[in-house]
Amino acid sequence: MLKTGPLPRYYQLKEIIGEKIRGGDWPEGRLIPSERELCEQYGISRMTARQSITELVKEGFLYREQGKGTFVARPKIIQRLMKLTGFTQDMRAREWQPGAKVLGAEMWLADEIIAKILRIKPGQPVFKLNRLRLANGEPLGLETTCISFIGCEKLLDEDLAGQSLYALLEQKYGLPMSAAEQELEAGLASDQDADLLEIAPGGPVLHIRRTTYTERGQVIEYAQSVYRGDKYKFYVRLLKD
Ligand code: 16G
Repeated sequence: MLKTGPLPRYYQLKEIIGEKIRGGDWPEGRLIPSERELCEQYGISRMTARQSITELVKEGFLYREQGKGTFVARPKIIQRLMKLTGFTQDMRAREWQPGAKVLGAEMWLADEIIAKILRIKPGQPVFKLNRLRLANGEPLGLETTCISFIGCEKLLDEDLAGQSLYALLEQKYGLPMSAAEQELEAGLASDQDADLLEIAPGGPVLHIRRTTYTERGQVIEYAQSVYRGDKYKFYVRLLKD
Protein backbone atom coordinates (compact mmCIF):
# COMPACT_ATOMS: atom_id res chain seq x y z
CA MET A 1 0.00 0.00 0.00
CA LEU A 2 1.19 3.53 -0.72
CA LYS A 3 1.41 6.11 2.03
CA THR A 4 -0.77 9.16 2.30
CA GLY A 5 1.51 12.14 2.67
CA PRO A 6 2.98 15.03 0.77
CA LEU A 7 4.22 12.90 -2.11
CA PRO A 8 1.53 12.19 -4.71
CA ARG A 9 0.72 8.50 -5.10
CA TYR A 10 1.63 8.36 -8.78
CA TYR A 11 5.06 9.69 -7.82
CA GLN A 12 5.51 7.08 -5.10
CA LEU A 13 4.64 4.32 -7.55
CA LYS A 14 7.10 5.79 -10.08
CA GLU A 15 9.81 5.64 -7.44
CA ILE A 16 8.99 2.02 -6.59
CA ILE A 17 9.10 0.96 -10.23
CA GLY A 18 12.25 3.02 -10.83
CA GLU A 19 13.93 1.30 -7.90
CA LYS A 20 13.05 -2.15 -9.26
CA ILE A 21 14.58 -1.21 -12.62
CA ARG A 22 17.72 0.41 -11.15
CA GLY A 23 18.22 -2.43 -8.68
CA GLY A 24 17.98 -5.04 -11.43
CA ASP A 25 14.87 -6.81 -10.03
CA TRP A 26 13.18 -5.93 -13.29
CA PRO A 27 15.74 -6.43 -16.07
CA GLU A 28 15.62 -5.09 -19.61
CA GLY A 29 12.79 -6.64 -21.65
CA ARG A 30 10.74 -7.78 -18.65
CA LEU A 31 6.97 -7.47 -18.89
CA ILE A 32 5.81 -5.38 -15.94
CA PRO A 33 2.53 -6.01 -14.06
CA SER A 34 -0.58 -4.65 -15.76
CA GLU A 35 -2.29 -1.46 -14.53
CA ARG A 36 -4.97 -3.63 -12.91
CA GLU A 37 -2.38 -5.68 -11.02
CA LEU A 38 -0.57 -2.53 -9.86
CA CYS A 39 -3.88 -1.07 -8.63
CA GLU A 40 -4.61 -4.18 -6.58
CA GLN A 41 -1.09 -4.49 -5.23
CA TYR A 42 -0.69 -0.86 -4.17
CA GLY A 43 -4.30 0.08 -3.44
CA ILE A 44 -4.40 2.90 -5.98
CA SER A 45 -6.73 3.95 -8.76
CA ARG A 46 -6.26 2.97 -12.37
CA MET A 47 -5.63 6.60 -13.28
CA THR A 48 -2.79 6.85 -10.79
CA ALA A 49 -1.15 3.67 -12.10
CA ARG A 50 -1.52 4.93 -15.66
CA GLN A 51 0.04 8.30 -14.83
CA SER A 52 3.13 6.64 -13.30
CA ILE A 53 3.58 4.36 -16.27
CA THR A 54 3.01 7.09 -18.83
CA GLU A 55 5.71 9.23 -17.23
CA LEU A 56 8.16 6.33 -17.04
CA VAL A 57 7.51 5.65 -20.74
CA LYS A 58 8.14 9.32 -21.59
CA GLU A 59 11.35 9.30 -19.59
CA GLY A 60 12.58 6.22 -21.45
CA PHE A 61 12.50 3.65 -18.62
CA LEU A 62 9.57 1.62 -19.97
CA TYR A 63 8.02 1.06 -23.38
CA ARG A 64 4.57 -0.08 -24.42
CA GLU A 65 3.78 -2.68 -27.04
CA GLN A 66 0.25 -2.64 -28.30
CA GLY A 67 -1.71 -5.69 -27.24
CA LYS A 68 1.25 -7.10 -25.29
CA GLY A 69 1.82 -4.81 -22.32
CA THR A 70 4.54 -2.59 -20.88
CA PHE A 71 8.18 -3.64 -20.76
CA VAL A 72 11.43 -2.48 -19.18
CA ALA A 73 13.43 -0.47 -21.73
CA ARG A 74 17.11 -0.79 -22.50
CA PRO A 75 19.17 1.15 -19.93
CA LYS A 76 20.10 4.68 -20.97
CA ILE A 77 23.47 5.34 -22.53
CA ILE A 78 25.82 6.54 -19.82
CA GLN A 79 28.16 9.07 -21.36
CA ARG A 80 31.28 9.78 -19.36
CA LEU A 81 32.02 13.47 -19.55
CA MET A 82 35.74 13.31 -18.91
CA LYS A 83 36.63 11.22 -21.97
CA LEU A 84 36.94 12.53 -25.50
CA THR A 85 35.25 9.93 -27.67
CA GLY A 86 33.21 9.92 -30.84
CA PHE A 87 29.79 8.44 -31.44
CA THR A 88 31.03 5.31 -33.24
CA GLN A 89 33.50 4.57 -30.47
CA ASP A 90 30.84 5.08 -27.79
CA MET A 91 28.39 2.72 -29.48
CA ARG A 92 31.00 0.04 -30.17
CA ALA A 93 32.02 0.10 -26.50
CA ARG A 94 28.41 -0.91 -25.76
CA GLU A 95 28.40 -3.48 -28.52
CA TRP A 96 25.75 -1.55 -30.38
CA GLN A 97 25.81 -1.09 -34.10
CA PRO A 98 26.71 2.55 -34.82
CA GLY A 99 25.20 4.21 -37.84
CA ALA A 100 24.51 7.49 -39.54
CA LYS A 101 22.21 8.92 -42.13
CA VAL A 102 23.85 11.85 -43.90
CA LEU A 103 21.33 14.68 -44.11
CA GLY A 104 23.79 17.11 -45.65
CA ALA A 105 27.51 17.38 -46.49
CA GLU A 106 28.86 20.53 -48.12
CA MET A 107 31.56 23.15 -48.15
CA TRP A 108 30.07 26.11 -46.34
CA LEU A 109 31.38 29.65 -45.88
CA ALA A 110 31.85 30.22 -42.16
CA ASP A 111 29.79 32.99 -40.63
CA GLU A 112 31.27 35.29 -38.00
CA ILE A 113 30.25 33.15 -35.03
CA ILE A 114 31.59 29.86 -36.35
CA ALA A 115 34.72 31.54 -37.77
CA LYS A 116 35.54 32.93 -34.34
CA ILE A 117 35.15 29.50 -32.73
CA LEU A 118 37.21 27.76 -35.40
CA ARG A 119 39.77 30.60 -35.32
CA ILE A 120 39.49 31.29 -39.03
CA LYS A 121 38.33 34.27 -41.10
CA PRO A 122 34.60 34.73 -41.79
CA GLY A 123 33.81 33.53 -45.31
CA GLN A 124 36.49 30.85 -45.25
CA PRO A 125 35.14 27.48 -46.44
CA VAL A 126 34.65 24.71 -43.89
CA PHE A 127 33.27 21.21 -44.27
CA LYS A 128 29.77 21.10 -42.80
CA LEU A 129 28.20 17.75 -42.06
CA ASN A 130 24.71 17.08 -40.82
CA ARG A 131 23.96 13.54 -39.66
CA LEU A 132 21.23 11.61 -37.92
CA ARG A 133 23.04 9.21 -35.59
CA LEU A 134 21.70 5.72 -35.13
CA ALA A 135 22.34 2.88 -32.71
CA ASN A 136 21.10 -0.52 -33.81
CA GLY A 137 19.07 1.38 -36.40
CA GLU A 138 17.34 3.56 -33.83
CA PRO A 139 17.77 7.37 -34.00
CA LEU A 140 19.64 8.79 -30.99
CA GLY A 141 20.75 12.23 -32.02
CA LEU A 142 21.28 14.87 -34.67
CA GLU A 143 24.78 16.21 -35.19
CA THR A 144 25.86 19.20 -37.21
CA THR A 145 29.60 19.55 -37.30
CA CYS A 146 31.91 22.07 -38.95
CA ILE A 147 35.41 20.81 -39.69
CA SER A 148 38.26 23.10 -40.57
CA PHE A 149 41.76 22.15 -41.73
CA ILE A 150 43.74 22.73 -44.90
CA GLY A 151 42.32 20.29 -47.43
CA CYS A 152 39.08 19.64 -45.50
CA GLU A 153 37.15 19.66 -48.82
CA LYS A 154 38.48 16.14 -49.41
CA LEU A 155 35.92 15.01 -46.81
CA LEU A 156 33.24 15.59 -49.46
CA ASP A 157 34.39 12.35 -51.12
CA GLU A 158 34.26 10.25 -47.96
CA ASP A 159 31.48 7.88 -46.98
CA LEU A 160 30.35 9.40 -43.71
CA ALA A 161 27.31 7.19 -43.29
CA GLY A 162 29.42 4.08 -43.00
CA GLN A 163 32.51 5.25 -41.13
CA SER A 164 33.60 7.30 -38.17
CA LEU A 165 34.57 10.90 -38.82
CA TYR A 166 36.99 10.87 -35.89
CA ALA A 167 38.66 7.67 -37.09
CA LEU A 168 39.05 9.17 -40.57
CA LEU A 169 40.54 12.39 -39.25
CA GLU A 170 43.00 10.52 -37.11
CA GLN A 171 43.96 7.66 -39.36
CA LYS A 172 43.65 9.02 -42.90
CA TYR A 173 44.24 12.74 -42.38
CA GLY A 174 46.81 12.48 -39.58
CA LEU A 175 44.84 14.75 -37.24
CA PRO A 176 44.65 13.08 -33.83
CA MET A 177 42.36 14.90 -31.42
CA SER A 178 43.48 15.48 -27.89
CA ALA A 179 40.89 17.61 -26.10
CA ALA A 180 37.46 19.18 -26.36
CA GLU A 181 35.28 21.67 -24.55
CA GLN A 182 31.65 20.85 -24.23
CA GLU A 183 28.46 22.61 -23.16
CA LEU A 184 25.24 20.80 -22.30
CA GLU A 185 21.81 22.34 -22.14
CA ALA A 186 18.35 20.86 -21.65
CA GLY A 187 15.76 21.62 -24.30
CA LEU A 188 12.55 20.62 -26.01
CA ALA A 189 12.52 19.04 -29.45
CA SER A 190 11.42 21.24 -32.33
CA ASP A 191 8.85 19.70 -34.69
CA GLN A 192 11.52 18.99 -37.30
CA ASP A 193 14.02 17.46 -34.87
CA ALA A 194 11.27 15.40 -33.21
CA ASP A 195 10.28 14.01 -36.58
CA LEU A 196 13.83 12.89 -37.37
CA LEU A 197 14.47 11.57 -33.86
CA GLU A 198 11.11 9.76 -33.83
CA ILE A 199 9.97 11.34 -30.58
CA ALA A 200 6.99 13.52 -29.71
CA PRO A 201 7.33 17.22 -30.63
CA GLY A 202 8.33 19.10 -27.50
CA GLY A 203 9.87 15.95 -25.98
CA PRO A 204 13.03 16.31 -23.83
CA VAL A 205 16.36 16.69 -25.64
CA LEU A 206 19.91 17.63 -24.73
CA HIS A 207 21.75 20.22 -26.74
CA ILE A 208 25.48 19.71 -26.78
CA ARG A 209 28.06 22.00 -28.31
CA ARG A 210 31.59 20.71 -28.64
CA THR A 211 34.82 22.42 -29.72
CA THR A 212 37.53 19.88 -30.44
CA TYR A 213 41.28 20.47 -30.56
CA THR A 214 44.10 18.56 -32.21
CA GLU A 215 47.27 17.59 -30.41
CA ARG A 216 48.80 20.80 -31.73
CA GLY A 217 46.06 22.91 -30.16
CA GLN A 218 44.39 23.68 -33.49
CA VAL A 219 40.56 23.86 -33.42
CA ILE A 220 39.43 21.16 -35.79
CA GLU A 221 35.74 20.81 -35.07
CA TYR A 222 32.74 22.69 -33.81
CA ALA A 223 29.75 20.40 -33.40
CA GLN A 224 26.19 21.19 -32.37
CA SER A 225 24.14 18.18 -31.43
CA VAL A 226 20.66 17.35 -30.23
CA TYR A 227 20.35 14.04 -28.36
CA ARG A 228 17.25 12.26 -27.15
CA GLY A 229 16.71 13.01 -23.48
CA ASP A 230 15.03 9.65 -22.97
CA LYS A 231 18.13 7.77 -24.10
CA TYR A 232 21.11 9.50 -22.52
CA LYS A 233 22.44 10.16 -19.09
CA PHE A 234 25.74 11.79 -18.26
CA TYR A 235 28.30 10.88 -15.68
CA VAL A 236 31.09 12.93 -14.24
CA ARG A 237 33.30 12.35 -11.22
CA LEU A 238 33.87 15.44 -9.13
CA LEU A 239 36.88 16.08 -6.95
CA LYS A 240 36.86 18.63 -4.18
CA ASP A 241 39.49 21.34 -4.64
C1 16G B 1 30.38 12.70 -31.14
C2 16G B 1 30.69 14.17 -30.98
C3 16G B 1 30.73 14.90 -32.29
C4 16G B 1 31.58 14.17 -33.30
C5 16G B 1 31.13 12.73 -33.44
C6 16G B 1 32.04 11.94 -34.35
C7 16G B 1 29.41 14.63 -28.88
C8 16G B 1 28.59 15.56 -28.15
N1 16G B 1 29.77 14.91 -30.14
O1 16G B 1 29.05 12.47 -31.36
O2 16G B 1 31.28 16.17 -32.03
O3 16G B 1 31.52 14.82 -34.55
O4 16G B 1 31.13 12.10 -32.18
O5 16G B 1 31.48 10.68 -34.47
O6 16G B 1 29.78 13.64 -28.34
P1 16G B 1 32.00 9.56 -35.45
O7 16G B 1 33.44 9.40 -35.19
O8 16G B 1 31.16 8.38 -35.13
O9 16G B 1 31.73 10.04 -36.86
